[in-house]
Amino acid sequence: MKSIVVGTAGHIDHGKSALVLALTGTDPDRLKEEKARGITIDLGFAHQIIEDINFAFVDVPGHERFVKNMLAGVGGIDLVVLVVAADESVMPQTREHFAICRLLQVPAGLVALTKTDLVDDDTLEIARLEVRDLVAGSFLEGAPIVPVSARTGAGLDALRAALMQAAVGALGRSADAVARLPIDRVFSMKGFGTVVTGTLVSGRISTDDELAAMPGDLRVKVRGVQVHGERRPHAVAGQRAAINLGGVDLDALSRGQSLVTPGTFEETRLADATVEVLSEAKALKHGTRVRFHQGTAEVLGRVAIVGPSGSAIQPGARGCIRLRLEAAAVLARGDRYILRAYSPPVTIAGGVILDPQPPRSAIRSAAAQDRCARLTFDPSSTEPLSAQRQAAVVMIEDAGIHALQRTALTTRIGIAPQDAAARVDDLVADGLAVAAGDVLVAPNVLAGLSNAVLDVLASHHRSQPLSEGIPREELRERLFSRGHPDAFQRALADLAGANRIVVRDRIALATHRLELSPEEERGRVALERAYRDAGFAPPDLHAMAMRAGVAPAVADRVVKLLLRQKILVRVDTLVFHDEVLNRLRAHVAALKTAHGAAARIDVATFKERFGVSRKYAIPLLEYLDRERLTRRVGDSRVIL
Ligand SMILES: Nc1nc2c(ncn2[C@@H]2O[C@H](COP(=O)(O)OP(=O)(O)OP(=O)(O)O)[C@@H](O)[C@H]2O)c(=O)[nH]1
Ligand SMILES: [Mg+2]
Repeated sequence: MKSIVVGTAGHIDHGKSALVLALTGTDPDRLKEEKARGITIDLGFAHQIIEDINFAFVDVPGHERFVKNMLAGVGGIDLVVLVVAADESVMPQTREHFAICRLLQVPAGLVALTKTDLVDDDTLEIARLEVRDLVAGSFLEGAPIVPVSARTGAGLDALRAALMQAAVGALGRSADAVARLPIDRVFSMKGFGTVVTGTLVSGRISTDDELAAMPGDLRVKVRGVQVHGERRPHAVAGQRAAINLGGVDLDALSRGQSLVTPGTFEETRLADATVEVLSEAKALKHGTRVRFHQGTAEVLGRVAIVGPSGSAIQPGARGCIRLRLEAAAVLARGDRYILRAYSPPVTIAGGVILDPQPPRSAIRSAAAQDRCARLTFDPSSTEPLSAQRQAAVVMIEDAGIHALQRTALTTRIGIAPQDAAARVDDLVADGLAVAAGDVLVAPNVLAGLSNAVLDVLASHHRSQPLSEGIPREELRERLFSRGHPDAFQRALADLAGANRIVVRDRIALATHRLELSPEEERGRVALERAYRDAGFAPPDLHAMAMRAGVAPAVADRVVKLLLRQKILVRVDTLVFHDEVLNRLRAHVAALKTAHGAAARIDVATFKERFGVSRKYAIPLLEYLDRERLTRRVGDSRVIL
């Protein structure tokens, strides 16, 4: 069965609650104080099946002091019934509620001219004309204006017919998207525990689901679901639902929080948005403190105007703003919101969230304005793929070398997690992004990085021709210390794949050859031989250079090269030729073969066998220990 959430709107005492009662048989005013004062204070709920559509009514208060509660009610509605009493006609909260519905882009609606039993035909006609004037050029232009009386029942059938008509055309909500239910009531029921209610604006909630209550990121478990007073296995988008929760105290939850699929939203205190300032409001100035209303939440914050000349947005005009909130909110791209003045709290503006986690970059620039324009889309229907794609490109650019986490496609753009991989593939296929591990990088960022790698390697090879390249971490530190390691890895892999660089212990240009000068080449040959000949007792570098007849500076460079090539090996402060160490290893292995488990070696026999002093014997024996060829036991060593 199709489910439609209908909100009332209109000035105090114009007959909203009486109309809901007449249509559904349920009095939405449930509080003692409401009954005593004869006014609605907080949201009221009722439902009624008309033909094959389930209408859930959210009845709002008209009193100007309770607009805050009204705002918590209209967030998820599909359809508004603007209630205007024929005897009073259009009044201040008629205008304010209507403006709120228009700014929130409530998709459809109609007007009920109530209390017709109190007026004559001329008065009714005047009210009708004033209503037409009010809604001209808006989503309600041309919508039915139905005269009714809750007292006599006149016009109620026509109103039901008009509701049916409007409901048929009302937009369906996606049950495939992530679950999101802004909480409007929290209470405890005997035998059940904590229950929350709200309109499920997207996704589905089933018994046994694990959800997060945010802000706060409390994990809760769904014990039971009710839709319109009946127990159900699940509730789907577009339905009002009561959710019985386990694992959470009543005090931990309140109106303004949302139940969401865990991991799909991030709390935020910053958001970029489009804004439209009401023509009857004052100009919206940079720095204005406002009350930000979204879903069922109200958060204080300040407005910053995006753009180079951003000091104010004039009444009736539109622009881009950055909202700086004083407390965390749970926002998604495409969310509609309302701004009210801090004091007195009157509605001044509203708009659409473009980016719920914008970078903390400067906003008073033409570039920032351009960025906002690129993020803007027509929110009157489901966001088109092309707009989501453009948003992804902007956010990948924003991220620069930090790169964009793939999960941001969901948390920042609202792409369903199950669709994210396919969207990434499309972006990559069209050359708009490069996928590297968990992140997405702008192709030009990666190209810049690749060029920088090539430049740095080229200059390194020029200045140190005997170096075999730059160690990977050193290169990353130098070029990309603040960038995402996956992006760096991807740049190296691409360059290596294109045979531009060689990645070993060190990274070098593929064209790099060790070019030794004739003097260095002579030094290399002489030193290598000298180390081989020195066997187990090599002198220090200086003496070795003398012995080989090589100038100290040349010897220094050449020995470094031989060490990197592992032709020479450092053992503590000594340097041995690799072949010498191989001989040592072979000797130890032979001892093992000859003596088996009884094979032992100690410092004295080692000194004697290899004709070396303690100075060499000790480091070499410790070297064997480190190589796990021997193990020290007391003064002797077991051969392993
Ligand atoms: N004569 C007449 N009185 C009506 C009609 N509808 C409502 N009333 C009366 O008008 C008064 C206000 O009606 P409500 O339904 O409480 O008005 P409301 O718009 O819900 O008011 P708030 O919720 O406080 O904004 C009540 O005394 C109703 O009995 C109607 O069609 N005819
Ligand atoms: Mg009421």
